[in-house]
Amino acid sequence: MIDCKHEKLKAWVDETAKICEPDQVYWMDGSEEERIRLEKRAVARGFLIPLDEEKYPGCFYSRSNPNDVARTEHLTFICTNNKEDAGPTNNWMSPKDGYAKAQEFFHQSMHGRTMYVIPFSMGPVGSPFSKIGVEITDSIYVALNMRIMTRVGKSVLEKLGTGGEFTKCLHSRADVAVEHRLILHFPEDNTIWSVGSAYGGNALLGKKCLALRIASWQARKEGWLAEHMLILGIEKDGKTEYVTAAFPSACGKTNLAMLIPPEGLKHKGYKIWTVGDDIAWLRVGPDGRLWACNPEAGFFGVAPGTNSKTNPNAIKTIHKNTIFTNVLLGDDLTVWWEDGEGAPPVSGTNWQGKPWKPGKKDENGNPMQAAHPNSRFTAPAGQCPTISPKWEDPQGVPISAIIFGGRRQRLAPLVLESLGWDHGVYVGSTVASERTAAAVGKVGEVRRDPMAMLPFIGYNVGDYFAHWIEMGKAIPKPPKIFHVNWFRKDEKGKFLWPGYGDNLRVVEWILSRCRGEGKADKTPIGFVPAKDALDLNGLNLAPGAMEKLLEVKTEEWTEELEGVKEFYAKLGDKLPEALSDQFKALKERLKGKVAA
Ligand code: SAT
Ligand code: MN
Repeated sequence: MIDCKHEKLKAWVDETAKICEPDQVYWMDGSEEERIRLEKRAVARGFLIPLDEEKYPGCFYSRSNPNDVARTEHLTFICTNNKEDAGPTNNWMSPKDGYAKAQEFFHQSMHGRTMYVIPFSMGPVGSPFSKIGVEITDSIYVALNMRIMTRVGKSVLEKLGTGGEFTKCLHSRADVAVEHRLILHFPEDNTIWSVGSAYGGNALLGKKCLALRIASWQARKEGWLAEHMLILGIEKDGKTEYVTAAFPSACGKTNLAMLIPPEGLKHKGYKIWTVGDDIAWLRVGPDGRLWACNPEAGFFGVAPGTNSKTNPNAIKTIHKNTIFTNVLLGDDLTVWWEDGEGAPPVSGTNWQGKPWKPGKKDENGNPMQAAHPNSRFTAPAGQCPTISPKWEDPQGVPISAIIFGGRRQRLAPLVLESLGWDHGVYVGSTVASERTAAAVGKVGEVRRDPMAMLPFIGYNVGDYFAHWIEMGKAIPKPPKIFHVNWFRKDEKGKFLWPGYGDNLRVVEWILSRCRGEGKADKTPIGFVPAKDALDLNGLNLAPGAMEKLLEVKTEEWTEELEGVKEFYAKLGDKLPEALSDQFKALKERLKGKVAA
């Protein structure tokens, strides 16, 4: 039995047990012996199915309730005393109402179950970047996923000592009914309550709930940034430069974080290092640069579309010790998904638990889905072949460029360099993207997703923008800020850019700009690569594709201003002056009144 010397933590666990009434309370120690024991228990109770031990050693299959396959943003709330502190982009509830409502659902929710107490650290234990949380959950699936996604157990409790600060994270799957589902954040109490869902983003409380929503609130108070960003190292001639990149969920962060240099650039000898694929915590370093740390310890990646062409490093990462959720389970105990690796199994059971065969049609005559579009793998980051030697460095890594991106069929050029920090913040604040399957909602619809953080900013978005502007003043040597769009299409709806490994060509130009080298043309919206500035060696683009990819259409951008205006209007007087100034200046540049 693990020995907890933290009286407040013990009292909270006791108090919670009184509400949820579990059969037993179990404190996780993080040991290997524990992993094996819990996996066996999860299998015995039907929560996990072991995969073929030879092909997938240490891997398990899990299927969730079909109503519980993505984040439910409409049931996610920021609970602050003052409604304005949640702002126009969050759902709000008063803490009093939040606790009262959720308490009903937590009441006796753990009958017949074990309550797992999981001390975890976001970031390497003891790093100046790191924050400690304790998750209480009745889901063994969550407990096992948390062991992969965070650092859990004894070392964390030791670090916490007798009185250390921690985020109280309470979770119960309860009856996994949408009517009984709430994901509540109480930033003033450093507390998260999530009930009625076992889906990753709703239930692995260290991830979006702590590392983004609660952390963004803390970061504002403490003078740092918590962002929805991958961290990537690019090594050439023995020197490694790092970038962070923010994209909405399911827009290729994991792929970019693990990219393989394209054939045509091989002669340059690039080595790519993965530091993180989803979340970055950023602080000003002693050298005046911005430094980044990945608070997570694993990857919770989208399965469909992952194969050894799109992301060979991910395929190598997930062949052992991985939990697959809502993909296809082959009768031969392998897994598969749409655009997956190799041929599908000859028969299996799909994510809904229905018998499946290649070519099988559903009741409407459409091909029957094998995997849910938001099906996921949970894999230890250390298994990634390109994992950076610095991924657990307590000091983090120094950042040369911040890249924002969205999924836009038109408008946004392949790459754009902002005119400076404040303009970069403007660019980030106006990111728009077509919806993906990562959250419940209409796929394809364009929505504003500032800094790819729309569902994750834990406070008023106007204050968040103001904090970004302030950070610019606090970083003596700030990174340059860029915007990319891998998803631009031609008139026939075909992607103009191949994406994946070829994105290194764009990152290469970005880094050259950071060194003051790459050639660029100034447009009203920022700098784009000059003709021939991108190395396209070995790439066969359709004739005219590059021109289309870099095209900046003044009329379209002027039209876009209307959408920005509408979004900014929602911020009322919280809109920082620096951003309204940027808006006006851009408008003037688009009219051609001022030199670009
Ligand atoms: O489910 S998660 O929120 O963790 C993944 C994502 O949507 O980015
Ligand atoms: Mn994400």
